[in-house]
This record gives sequence, C-alpha cells and structure tokens, in this order.
Amino acid sequence: MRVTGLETTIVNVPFDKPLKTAIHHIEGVGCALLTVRTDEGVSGEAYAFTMNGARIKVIEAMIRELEPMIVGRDPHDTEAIWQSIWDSYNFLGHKGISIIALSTVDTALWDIVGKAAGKPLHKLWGAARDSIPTYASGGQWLSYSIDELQEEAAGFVAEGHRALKIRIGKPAVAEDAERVAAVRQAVGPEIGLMVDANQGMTPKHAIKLARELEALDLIWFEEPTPCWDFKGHAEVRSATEIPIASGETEYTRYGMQQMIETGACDILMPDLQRIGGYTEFKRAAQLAASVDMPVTTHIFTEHSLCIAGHAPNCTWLEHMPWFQPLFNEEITVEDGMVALPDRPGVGFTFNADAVARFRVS
Ligand code: SMN
Ligand code: MG
Repeated sequence: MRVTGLETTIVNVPFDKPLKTAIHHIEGVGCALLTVRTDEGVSGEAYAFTMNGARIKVIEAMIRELEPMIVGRDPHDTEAIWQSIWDSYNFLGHKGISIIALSTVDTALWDIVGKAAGKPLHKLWGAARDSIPTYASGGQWLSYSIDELQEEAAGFVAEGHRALKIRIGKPAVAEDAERVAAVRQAVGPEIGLMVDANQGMTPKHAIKLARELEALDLIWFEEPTPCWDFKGHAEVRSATEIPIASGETEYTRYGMQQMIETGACDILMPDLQRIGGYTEFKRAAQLAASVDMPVTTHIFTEHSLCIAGHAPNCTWLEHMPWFQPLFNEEITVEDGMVALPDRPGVGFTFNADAVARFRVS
C-alpha cells in the first residue's frame, strides 16, 4: 500500500453562543480536515483545530507541506514517517504548529492502518478496556451564572454523565468557591467534579482557592498557572490534596517528561494535536506509566477514544461535543461511560454534508 496524496479542507463550526474561560473567548472552532489517500482505496482522516479559526490556514499549510514526505510511502511505516518529519523540524522547532501538523498526519496514517486491518485501533494496539469513564466538559463556562451552572449540571446528569468539569478563574476566590459549591449542591456527592483554571491564576491565588475547594471532593484541579510555569504548578500541587491535572498545552514526550520531572502534576493530560499524534501519545502514556501516573485525554473526544481504550493508565475521556456535527458516528454516554466502537481505524468518519455545510475553503 502506498500514500498517493493529501486532501485538506477548512471548516468553521460556530457555537450556539460564545463561551469564556479564564483566558479564552470562543465563538467557534476552525478545523483543518485532512484525508490521506492510498493506492488501495483506503483513506485516513484526521483534523487539527484552533479557537475561532485563528491561523488555521497556517496549520493547513504546515500539513500540506508534509505531502512530499509521505507520498509514495507505506502508511504502515508510522514510526519511520513520524521520525522523518520530526527530523525535518529541527530548524523550525519541535513545538507549536510543527507538531500539530505532524500529529494530524500521524493520526490519519493510523486510521488507514486500522481500516486496512479491519480492526479498531485500540484492538490493534492492544485493548485495555471496552469502555472508559467520561466527564461532561462542553459547559460550566466562566461566563455562566450560578443558576445556569446548576441547571446545566443537572442536565448533564440527566443525559447520563456521572462527572463534569467546571471552569474557574473569577477575580475573587470566594466567587469561584461559591460557584463550585453551588454545582456540588446541585448534583450531590456522587457526581464527579473537576475544575479547570485554564492557566489563569498565580500560584498563591490557586493555592488559596484550592484550600476553599478541599471539602468539595474534587477529582482534579486543572492548569492552575500558565502552561510554561511548571514550578508554579508544583507549588500548587504541594499545597493541596486536590490532584493537579495538566499537559494539554505542552508538546511531545519531552514536554511530558519535564512536567513529570518538575512535579508539575499528578495527572497528565496529553492533547492529541499537541502531543504528536497517536504514535507520540502512546509513548507519553508509557512514560507516565513508568512513574505510575495516570493520563487523561483532552478535547478530540472522537479521535481520542481509541487511545483511551488502549493505554492502561488512561482514566478519563474528556467529552467535548464541539466536533460532533462533523462525524457520521456519535459518542453515546451511558451511566458515565463511553463504549469503545467496534469499527475499523479511528471509528469516526467525516460527514460529507456537514463538511460541505461548514466548509470555508
Ligand atoms: C479548554 C481548553 C480550551 C478551550 C476551552 C476549554 C479546557 C479543557 O482547558 O480542558 O477542556
Ligand atoms: Mg483544560
């Protein structure tokens, strides 16, 4: 089997209403959809995205620039292709859009490999489970009132979720603490709660808030300080019993290694487009496992499901519905769990009508 070419399409998926975190104002997501074609009719699909589509054309260009490096090659040569792209990046650097383009190509190649084998990727890699706990992450935004938080949280539970993530980052500690306590009061003690500061706090602010949140039995406190501030993460981590989750804004196994070595977090959260695709996500998960650290996925719900089914130390799948309109298949949540699909490859395929509807170029 040989790769014959890449096709890319840019789509923009608007949100029903804008949402805010401590550092984001998001009205939609811009996606660079990738299809990798082969001479045997099997093709692989993946995507990269940016908030509000900012610079998504640059990411599309980075993906297209990789075409000469993979046309004519066997898509099963994932390690060799990954390494050749990595080596070609020395001048540009091994973070940022370089790695996002590599991740997107790697993910599409593995989709081909799974489809060609007629197997779901978690089975090809070695399945660790046939279902994974999930948490509702498509809400509880910083822009919501307490009433909206409580109503939405109850709705998530009614939809079958048994855990959910709340965005924090209000100026006053007391206001964040009041909001999280209100959600705990709305859902009761059995529902899992995570909080995500989206890098918006100083260590001292995060520590002060964590102390207020200790009694609410949280599953994790995510990205308390800026993503580059591993020392600040570690200060917060050593000052609270609440586990710290982080990693979504870090790149490759080397970034994960630095987070582990600096004691920045208790739970690693590799993001599929930043970590380096499935090939690097598997390495990062094994690296975390070497120090008995759990990993959890980040956004990319559909495309992260297979890796969540494979990595023995993956404990959660983030349920983010942003990209659901793009796919033919759906993610279903039952009693807080998502079942691994028995479909070949990634198991999720782009819906042609949706792509046409959201297409920008
Ligand atoms: C998040 C990241 C980016 C945009 C919105 C929300 C959040 C998450 O950090 O982990 O889902
Ligand atoms: Mg986050």
